[in-house]
Amino acid sequence: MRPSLSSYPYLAGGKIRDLYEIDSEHMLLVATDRISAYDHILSTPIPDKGRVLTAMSFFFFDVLGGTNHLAGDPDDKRIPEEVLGRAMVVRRLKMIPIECVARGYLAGSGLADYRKTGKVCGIDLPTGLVEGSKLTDPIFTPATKADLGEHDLNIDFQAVIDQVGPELAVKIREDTLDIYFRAAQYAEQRGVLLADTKFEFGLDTKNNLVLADEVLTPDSSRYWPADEYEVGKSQPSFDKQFVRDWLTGPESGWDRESDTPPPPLPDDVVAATRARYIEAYERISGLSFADWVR
Ligand code: Q0Z
Repeated sequence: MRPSLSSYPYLAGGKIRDLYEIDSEHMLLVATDRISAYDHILSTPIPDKGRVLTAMSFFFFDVLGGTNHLAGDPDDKRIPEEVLGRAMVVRRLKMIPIECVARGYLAGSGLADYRKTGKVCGIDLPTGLVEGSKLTDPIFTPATKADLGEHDLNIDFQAVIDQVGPELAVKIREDTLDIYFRAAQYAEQRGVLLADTKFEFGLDTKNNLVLADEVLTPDSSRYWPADEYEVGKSQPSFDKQFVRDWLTGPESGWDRESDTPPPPLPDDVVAATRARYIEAYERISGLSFADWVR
């Protein structure tokens, strides 16, 4: 499963997304239906996942306003028919090599770092926090992109300053927290908690700071169903919980600690997961996925 479009030169592949060159100033960012769990790319795709995540990015770019990398509509004529609905035409930027993470709740690597040190990315947190604790104020927890197969490495704010200078460092922190705050408010009104999310920024030719990549998708964010939120325990994932439960349950026959790849997902888990992605989009956006392009 590698480059798949014949129309444009292939630039890069994430595990889940692919990047193509349209021309010197524009790129095509394509979301696939691939899904990851427990650091594996599963062999079974989730139908429509790429389209749902693309719809969510377009939705949030629209409601957030501000400067972003979009350079065309969802049905832009430069999008090949085979990826229509799951591709974005974007401006080619000079990317800032920092994963800009905002956290409103303690989970994932933030929780792990807090348990070890009482801090996350150099930020001292109050004692007594537990898994899922809501933070009094959302925090900016930057990370550097790790090599393929590695986890991103959390860094402190000084390391961001060292990378990009104090002016830009302060600006990306402000923008990250501002966008998180607005998106989290938005989602919460609709019964979904945005525990954390990751943004990537770039600079355009005039050195404007531009919000790039996918935004506020379930792949770049931790979304939790608000009605199941219980502090002090692991929260169910809005999108991936059926997959995780099946993979770690007796049915799959898979040992997460082994080096073996996970087995293919059964049809009912695929269908339930597809429905969760669509539900996430519809709940958060208030739009119908049936109205998304194509
Ligand atoms: C995004 C990535 C993907 C693999 C580079 N507007 C932009 N300008 C320049 N570069 C990027 C963007 Cl979004 C850019 N990535 C992440 C996305 C596949 C890697 F779909 N890398």
